[in-house]
Amino acid sequence: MIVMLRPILLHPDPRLKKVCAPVGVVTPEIGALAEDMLQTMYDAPGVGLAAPQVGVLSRLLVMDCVKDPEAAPRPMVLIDPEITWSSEERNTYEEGCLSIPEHYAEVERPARVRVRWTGLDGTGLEEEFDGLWATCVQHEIDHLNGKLFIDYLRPLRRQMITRKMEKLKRELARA
Ligand code: K1U
Ligand code: ZN
Repeated sequence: MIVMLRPILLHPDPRLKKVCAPVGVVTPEIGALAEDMLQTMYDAPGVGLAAPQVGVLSRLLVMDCVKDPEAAPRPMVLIDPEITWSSEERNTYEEGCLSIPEHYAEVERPARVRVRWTGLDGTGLEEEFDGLWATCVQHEIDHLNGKLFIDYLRPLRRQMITRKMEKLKRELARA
């Protein structure tokens, strides 16, 4: 199988603001997209990636939050993910985003979530996540709903980041 690195869209981009459509039936094309996204995520490097970040407006995300280089990787592909339970307890994490490089901010979210999704073989799966896994899966599901981590920030901070990203994109377009 040929795996392709896909370009990651940079904020602001209208495709990053869209609510994505369910995948439904898992086709070989979806399998190929998931493989491309995993390689793109590891190459970036990142711990998660959602399909709209590579310009595909479908409800698919990949993640691997194993940060210890000595530990075995755990690549995960979640199709049509749904949060079925969130803890009352909250956790704050300094988040980043591959679509908003070099900008980081503290975001508060439920500390633990249960997520139901379809796997690459079409079977239904459900698991509880905590720690970075919980933060990451919520960040990625937000992407599927057109929401970015900067949408949790005060408007002034969000505008500053957006202006800096517009400048970066203008510079990249000139280069
Ligand atoms: O969705 C994305 O843009 C990926 C993003 C996911 C994420 C990061 C932090 C908290 C929640 C969700 C990233 O992976 S940013 C890069 C990053 O966090 C990282 C990069 C290398 C090693 C470890 C982490
Ligand atoms: Zn992101």
